[in-house]
Amino acid sequence: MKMIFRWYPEANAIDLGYIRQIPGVTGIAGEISAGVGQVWDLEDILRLKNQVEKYGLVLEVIESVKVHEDIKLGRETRDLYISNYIETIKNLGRAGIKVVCYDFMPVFDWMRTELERPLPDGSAVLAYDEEIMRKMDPLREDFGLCDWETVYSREELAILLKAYEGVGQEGLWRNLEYFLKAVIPEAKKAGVRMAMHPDDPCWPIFGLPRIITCEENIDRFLAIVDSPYNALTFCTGSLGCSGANDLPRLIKKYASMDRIAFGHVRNVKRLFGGSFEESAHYSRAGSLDMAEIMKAYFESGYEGYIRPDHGRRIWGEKGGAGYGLYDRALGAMYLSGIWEALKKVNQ
Ligand code: DNO
Repeated sequence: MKMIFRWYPEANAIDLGYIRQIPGVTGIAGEISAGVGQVWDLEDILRLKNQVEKYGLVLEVIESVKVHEDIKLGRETRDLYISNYIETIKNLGRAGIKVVCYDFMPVFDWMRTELERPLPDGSAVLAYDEEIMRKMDPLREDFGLCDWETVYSREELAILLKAYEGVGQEGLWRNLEYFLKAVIPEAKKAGVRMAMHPDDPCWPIFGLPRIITCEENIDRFLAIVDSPYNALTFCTGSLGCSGANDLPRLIKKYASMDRIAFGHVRNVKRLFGGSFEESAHYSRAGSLDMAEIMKAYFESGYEGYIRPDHGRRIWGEKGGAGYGLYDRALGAMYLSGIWEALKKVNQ
């Protein structure tokens, strides 16, 4: 298992030198802020790689290369965006990147209804309330969560939401198939494993289809192109929003098939009726048994990448929702601690 840490290259980015100080963390999952659908230049990728390597860290995982909506919608322009996507993957392969995390969620990536819910201990977490969600309308003036409104104008959003009405779940599957059949053979040639991130939360939102949600659908996804290059970013927090997903069993199943290229490991606390809040990584803080999750990786002989996921806001830290330094560093240490214990007792 290789422990890595997600890092955003923005101006107020977390100091890479601090990340290096987290014991056990050997690399980062990085990205380049190119527009969605654009080809990533090899020089830009190499610049990022050099920047990371100066701190004794490695850059072998990219999170993420976003898929243009025209591809998910199956619009005529998709071929252009797919060919740009393939160029990006080729450039990433040339730079020694081994894994690309991406997702196929229409319009919105992870979705929450609150970005800073205070917990009794004074920390704050991302939270999702099903009641609030049902009343939320992305086209209303006061919809302003998660930065998504800065990605699209309200007009663009209206057009996109309308366009998805004609696509539905099966249409999205067809468009995913078209994308995978074009991209995976090229990714294989480039030596890059494509690692699909599940939908977060793992059910449809705002009437938009979502398909990477459960075992049956993950099986269907993996069967579209049966290759280790068509793999998963197994995210316990996303799939764990639903108690129906038996995470340790699924990790064992997919890791033993060599279809997990990247693990996002975090806890989540399921609340009543589909609501949930994020929690510390610590098992007792949420609904997931983190020791069982790490054990599933361990027993499968997993040698891929793992990173801690969203952290709480603690110790007065400011910065990107879920992606501060402190709580994610605690998460990395906790997971590494479990791993060390597993190694010891299995010697
Ligand atoms: C959330 C992340 C996701 C992930 C994308 C991949 O915190 O795990 O945003 O990076 O879905 O495209």
